[in-house]
Amino acid sequence: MTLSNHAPIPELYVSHESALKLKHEAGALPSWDLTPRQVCDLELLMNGGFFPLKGFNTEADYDNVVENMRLADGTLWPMPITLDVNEAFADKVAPGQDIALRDAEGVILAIMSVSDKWLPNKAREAEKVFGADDLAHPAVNYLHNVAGKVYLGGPITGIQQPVHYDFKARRDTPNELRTLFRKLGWHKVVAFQTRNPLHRAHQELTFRAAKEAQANLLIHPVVGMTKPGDVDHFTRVRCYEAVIDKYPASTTSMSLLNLAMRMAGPREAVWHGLIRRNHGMTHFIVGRDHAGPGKNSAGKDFYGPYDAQDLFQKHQDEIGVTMVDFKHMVYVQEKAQYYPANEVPEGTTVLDISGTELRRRLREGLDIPEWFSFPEVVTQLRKTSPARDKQGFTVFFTGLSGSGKSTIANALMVKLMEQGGRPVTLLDGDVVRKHLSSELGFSKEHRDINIRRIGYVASEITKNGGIAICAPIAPYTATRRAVREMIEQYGAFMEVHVATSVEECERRDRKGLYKLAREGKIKEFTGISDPYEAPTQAELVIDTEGTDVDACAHEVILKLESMGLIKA
Ligand code: PPS
Repeated sequence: MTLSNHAPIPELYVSHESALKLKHEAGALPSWDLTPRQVCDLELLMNGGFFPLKGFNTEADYDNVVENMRLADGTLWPMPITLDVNEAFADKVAPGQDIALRDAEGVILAIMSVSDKWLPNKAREAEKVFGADDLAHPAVNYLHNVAGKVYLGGPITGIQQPVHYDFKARRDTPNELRTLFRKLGWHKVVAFQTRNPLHRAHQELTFRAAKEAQANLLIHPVVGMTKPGDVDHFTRVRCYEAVIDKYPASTTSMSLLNLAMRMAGPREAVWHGLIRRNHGMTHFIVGRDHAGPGKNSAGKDFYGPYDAQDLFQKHQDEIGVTMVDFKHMVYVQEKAQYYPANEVPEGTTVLDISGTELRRRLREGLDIPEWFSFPEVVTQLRKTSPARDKQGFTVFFTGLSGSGKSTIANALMVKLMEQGGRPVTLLDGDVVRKHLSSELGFSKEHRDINIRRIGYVASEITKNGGIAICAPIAPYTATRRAVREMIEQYGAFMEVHVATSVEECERRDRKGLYKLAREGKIKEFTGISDPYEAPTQAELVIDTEGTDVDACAHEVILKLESMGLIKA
């Protein structure tokens, strides 16, 4: 597809007058409250960022995208853009019907004319799009554990853009960027995609890329959704703003992209290229392990470090953007300068700080050298990541009823209160069921709601610098993982499996519940007539058989110390 980087790109919005009228009419339509990811997708659909898509994928488009990275008409498109909904909503909608799409506040952003409704084969989608049906991949986890069961497809009529209150002046639609490039006379623009703060290696890489392509440079960071555990976008944008003036203003600009990343490595790189083409860019930097999701459940990388470059190269002409490929940049001590890893002069000393090492240094309040980053960036990072013993955290006990969770949790609370410094809140299973979840029973659905409520409260406590101790049964792995992800955005999460066997819990039967469960007087009783999925990757496993409560609580304290969360 040949598009000048100055010509306007088609958008899906209707005129202002029609939008007002449509909005009024749409009030009566069945309406779907978009998830945060869907809001990001919709914004890029409507503003042309996902051109040539005209709406959420139909089944035919989806099938071909999954299998062959192409829409049904053969156009290159590597990523399914689907509207996933729950079964209850899907039952209310039939192909041929219009639905209103609303944001979290209930504002109608668009109307979708539903043409397709189907049950996707998610295992196939995971294998083909992400390379493996492995829950260690964040997008595969999302697919199975967050996304709804049913997909709806069909064209979109855009009514209004999602509203952003943050960094408004830094957000640009594809056409706004195209206009800017036209105004500035920028015919060649190289984009740098990032979900991380900019350090010196990135600056060096982007300088070199612009020079190599003889192009202007657009720092184009993603502020939609990135990998769980990434530095939040507020902090990152403050970091970018702190260093943007280190670039020559006449050749470099910065704009924020509200994309929900999938971390799909090679396919994602191709997708990013198409999105950048739509935003008026002519060149795109693809570095090492582009949009990599980290390790799989066997501890191996999902993709090879340069797979993304290979796939991009293969489709470069169709993407319509030239790749500027880069090797990993490292610092050479003797030369006091950065080099691509494959051009390091022989006999010199290479210095590098990985993302994990950087996080460790921030966590432990250790030095971050100037050769690695800019003091302004480090200052911003330290503000949002104080040393670990100053941050909030959550200790999440899980185990069978009567395993000893509450007793140990209580002892732990008292010990932490004795130490002082941070407020401590105990969210015990029984207490939560009284104050937060009194209307809930013990079906899988209700247990999930219960645990998510606990997770939400714990994440707020953690965000605000407190200590949350949770002690529910929490029998399901996927729900515990969702809670972990909620909390790890703000601080540490320590899962403690109180691994008392069901035989021992039943022998103790402190509340007399096991007897009633055996007699069938309590239904769906965990361990007896309902499942308990034991954690496989808990930070700590406690064996209560033969160890007293004080010693168990002390084990947790020792673990917290070893994680740097409390001072010895
Ligand atoms: S869950 O699965 O995490 O939502 O359960 P939780 O909120 O921790 O609640 C567990 C407490 O409820 C009592 N109880 C039951 N537990 C398990 N299964 C069934 N069917 C059930 N019915 C009532 C029981 O006292 C649990 O408390 P603990 O402290 O775990 O013994």
